[in-house]
Amino acid sequence: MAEVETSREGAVLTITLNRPEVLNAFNAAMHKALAGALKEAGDLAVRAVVLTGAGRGFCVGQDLTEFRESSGDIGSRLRENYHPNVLAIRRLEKPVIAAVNGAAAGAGLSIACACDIRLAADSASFVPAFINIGLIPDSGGSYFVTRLLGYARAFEWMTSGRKLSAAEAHAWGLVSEVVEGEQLAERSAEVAAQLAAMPTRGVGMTKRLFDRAATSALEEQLELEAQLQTTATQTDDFKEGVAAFLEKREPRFTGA
Ligand code: T3D
Repeated sequence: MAEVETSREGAVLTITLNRPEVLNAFNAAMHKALAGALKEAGDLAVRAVVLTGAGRGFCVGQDLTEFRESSGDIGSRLRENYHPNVLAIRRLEKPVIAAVNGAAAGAGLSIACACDIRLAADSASFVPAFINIGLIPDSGGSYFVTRLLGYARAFEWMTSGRKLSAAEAHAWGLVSEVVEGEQLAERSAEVAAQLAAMPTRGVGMTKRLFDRAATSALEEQLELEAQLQTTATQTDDFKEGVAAFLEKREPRFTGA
């Protein structure tokens, strides 16, 4: 059984974490398989990605059975296994939707927060599990959660270890939408298909801009906007968008 499965529907790639018996906790094989799937997501024919979990969990972070003997060199494991996949999600210049079907805990929560959009099943939960075992947020958890929620709420939550329901996560703006469990796959596919039909280069460059905005000075951000807008005007989708507007018809974007 593959630790990660991929499937394609048109321009949408769905990546499914697949260790359901442990709520898709990460082991070495799952890290490697996720890296492979994220590489596949770089294919130009893929214009949106859905990341979800098999069974009743999304992903509960590190497989804690690997800590039974000793924690080992955790810093090296983070650098070698978690960081490349978090960076791969952010560097993909296309939208990545986390379809959070169940518990997202520890590094699984960080991965969900590294995605561009989160949709949740009503049964999903969000657990900053690190602190419950004496650890600190890793795999980008401290970076993404503070940006998504603001310092005060992020600090209170991440140091409490409190499980957040899907409804609470929605009220906090952590997830965009909550749907009934059995409708999550269909709704995620629908949102992904809508995004995949947009000008992909423009969507991707918007993602790059937003990432840089977190740390840029205004002058730097204005300059990056000018550079990327120059690139955007060279795309086929820009030509098509303007032509469609002038001809009073719906645009047909190709992602080129
Ligand atoms: O080492 C490194 O590389 C560094 C990276 C560290 C980053 C981290 O992610 S640290 C945080 C690790 N994650 C956790 O601490 C989460 C632990 N899990 C939980 O707190 C609970 O499972 C949940 C609140 C998420 C869900 O609770 P519930 O009641 O819905 O499910 P459950 O019964 O606890 O879990 C179902 C099964 O999955 C169960 O196995 P069993 O009893 O049916 O055989 C449980 O042991 C297993 N499971 C859940 N989480 C993990 C796990 N097995 C291994 N590792 C887990 N993280």
